[in-house]
Amino acid sequence: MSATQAFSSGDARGDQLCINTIRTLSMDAVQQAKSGHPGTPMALAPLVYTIWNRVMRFDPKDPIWPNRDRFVLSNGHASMLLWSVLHLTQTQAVNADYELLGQASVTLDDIRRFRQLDSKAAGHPEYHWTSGVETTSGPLGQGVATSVGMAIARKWLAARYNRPDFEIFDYNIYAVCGDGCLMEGVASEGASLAAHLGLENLCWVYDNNHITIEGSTSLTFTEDVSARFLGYGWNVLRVGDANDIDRIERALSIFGSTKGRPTLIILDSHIGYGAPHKQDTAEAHGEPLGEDEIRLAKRSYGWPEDAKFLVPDGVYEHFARGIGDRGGARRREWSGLFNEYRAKHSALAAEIDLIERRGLPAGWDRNLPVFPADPTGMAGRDASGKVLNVLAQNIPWFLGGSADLAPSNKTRLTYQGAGDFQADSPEGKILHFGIREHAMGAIVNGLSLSKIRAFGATFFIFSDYARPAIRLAAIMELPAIFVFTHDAMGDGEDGPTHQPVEQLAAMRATPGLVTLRPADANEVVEAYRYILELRHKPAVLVLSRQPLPTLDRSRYAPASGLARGAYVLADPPGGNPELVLIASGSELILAVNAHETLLGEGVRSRVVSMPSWDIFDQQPKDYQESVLPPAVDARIAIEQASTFGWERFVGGSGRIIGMKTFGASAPLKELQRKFGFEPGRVVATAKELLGRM
Ligand SMILES: Cc1ncc(C[n+]2csc(CCOP(=O)(O)OP(=O)(O)O)c2C)c(N)n1
Ligand SMILES: [Mg+2]
Repeated sequence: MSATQAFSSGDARGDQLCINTIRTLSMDAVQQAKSGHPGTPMALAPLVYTIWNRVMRFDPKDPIWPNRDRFVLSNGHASMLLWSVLHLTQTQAVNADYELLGQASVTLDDIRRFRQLDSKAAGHPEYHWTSGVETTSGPLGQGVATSVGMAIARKWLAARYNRPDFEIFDYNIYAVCGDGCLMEGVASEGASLAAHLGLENLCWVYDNNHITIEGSTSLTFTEDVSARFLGYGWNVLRVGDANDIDRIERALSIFGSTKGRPTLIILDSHIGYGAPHKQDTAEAHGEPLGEDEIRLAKRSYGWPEDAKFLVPDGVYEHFARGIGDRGGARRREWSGLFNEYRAKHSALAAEIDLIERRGLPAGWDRNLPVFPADPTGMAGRDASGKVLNVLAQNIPWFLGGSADLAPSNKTRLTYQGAGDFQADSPEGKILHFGIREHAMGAIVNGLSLSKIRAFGATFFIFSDYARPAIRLAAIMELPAIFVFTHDAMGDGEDGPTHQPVEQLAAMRATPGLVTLRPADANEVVEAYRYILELRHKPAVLVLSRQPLPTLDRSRYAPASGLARGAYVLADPPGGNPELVLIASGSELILAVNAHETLLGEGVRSRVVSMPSWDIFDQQPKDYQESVLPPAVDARIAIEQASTFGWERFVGGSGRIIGMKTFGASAPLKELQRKFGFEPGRVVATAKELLGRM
């Protein structure tokens, strides 16, 4: 019997050999790296094997096929599970242009170099870095919450694009999580919303091993998880033995036929399964087993004790005959179906093509408003609401909502037919996240990973509640959109708990995140124009609650300057400024008013509108120096936020009019006086700088 004939699909010996290959690759990789988490891959190898080789609709030859099932490893520390299975299924690598590269996404060499620089087998699953990873995970809870966004996306896509006889989108989302994920609040937020929305296409498998880093869960986590999820409205199943792949498969098939609610499978497992001294202990969680223990564990599996990184004959073939054949057949069937669909519903098919490439439809920016000059003006949030309503009508797959603040954020889509997304109206484009900012962030990420153009909104101060997800959007290079209103002290009376101070600095410090704080209604329009064209970057839009004058653009420079991050809004007659006033958002008008006064007093001041530091940073040096001339060191930055970081633009001899404390509860006008956001202070500071007191 040749090696490849050694066993066939459905053959228990073959199943076991594949499972033990996942286990031993994981143990060997962690040992070689001298870091990582061996115990959970050893315990969950049968689960991952069953999902992948018996159940999931996934074609390793085309890992971006749109109707594939999604697999999320929310307990990202167990990444060796994913690297092993991506390798053993020979999942193919795809580049950023969605082209197959003709090589495996994870090679055996990558696994040998687990956690080393440039290895595709990184410490945690990294979307964008390794093909076949559906989302970055590692911060516990994020993966499961993100999976809720994926499930919403699939529901929405199906509602819009499926037609009688054309089930174009009917995929499922499988997420694996541990005690840590289920302790994190973000998972609870996501689970609650998933049940409310009746996301029957969502299955979480909970690795109930009673172990976290500090030891037994008896220290911290003694709730009844089953009762909790039943309370949310989930379908809860239990598999008492993580090694029983037939029962796992049965539970997964019950998930497949459950209607109207998501499914949680509670799987009792033994961390470090097979390691005689470490099984069921926290030591199996986060450190290599050690050579001796590995040998003993391999002996318990009936494995050659000294073999390392061994993939026995027949293992690749077993996966090829399981997931390879099944996934390939399903993908080919789908492609055939999609070709017929293209013939019959060509406009819809063209939309799907665009979605999959993160494109925009022709005319996506038609009817964007142009706001006339108006000294009373309009609040940033109101301008934003008008723009969102135009964009959502121009771009079918642009949708989103707020964490219960739509009336304040002005994010509600009010046009006829927009509709609420609910269990019985999955075609709706208005999302209601409830008061769940953290899950909202993760769900927006899940929607973005599913190629939907999504936004989430709340008050800027509560961006803190969503920040871990925003950070992941930046790491994943997702074009997610976060709309934050009440950008500074505009909500006066609400007081310091509601007035952002350090949030802008935090957003600006996040690599790859585009932060924009527009100064008037036309800058809001330009901000959206800029954001919509981003394909690989998330954006944060920071908007005012209170009306801001709409600048007369025949007098001042056009708002399109926003696309360069900062631009010269106003100059003294003949140019050649001796002083530069730099401001963003609501403080721009303060700079403009001070500028007019200063001009009257013979000071040659310039006003620079700076809605985005990071976009300005990307401009060529000569442009930057044309806006902020190196020779002019009399510079004043004005912003109702922490002064942190403005030194880089005003230099050692400039001044920053900003916040050094938290705010206070009072009407806005009084706060402006108390904290010195008044033209008089700007004028006085300018004169002091220029030595003309
Ligand atoms: C938000 C967050 N907090 C803390 C950690 C650090 N951490 C990684 S794994 C882990 C324990 C997780 O326990 P569990 O989910 O039960 O995983 P198991 O050890 O059973 O695999 C912790 C605290 C993290 N990755 N993310
Ligand atoms: Mg655990």
